[in-house]
Amino acid sequence: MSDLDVIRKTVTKPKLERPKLYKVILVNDDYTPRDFVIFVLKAVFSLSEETGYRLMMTAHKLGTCVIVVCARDIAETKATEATDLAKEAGFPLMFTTEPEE
Ligand code: TYC
Repeated sequence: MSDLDVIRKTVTKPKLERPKLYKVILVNDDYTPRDFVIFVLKAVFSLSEETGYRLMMTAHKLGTCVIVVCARDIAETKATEATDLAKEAGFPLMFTTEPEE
């Protein structure tokens, strides 16, 4: 074994952990109009009318729906932006984030 091989075997590579991904979750409520939910999904998450409608109806029927999975800072920014947009319009619409398993 050469000196170089010894050095290669001795130097340990720092293990870079893959950053955790976060889900942005749409939460159902009894007050926000369906059309407004779709408007927010289109404006903040760049979704089409069809996808917005489908995800809104999933949250409406099941209680929650995952909208997107992405890096933590992006997930938190989008969730805040979407929730604030609804608050400004006087609706209790909520988006939350949680780490993916
Ligand atoms: N449940 C609301 C209604 O019937 C619509 C709605 C859907 C609100 C999804 C929030 O995340 C939501 N007007």
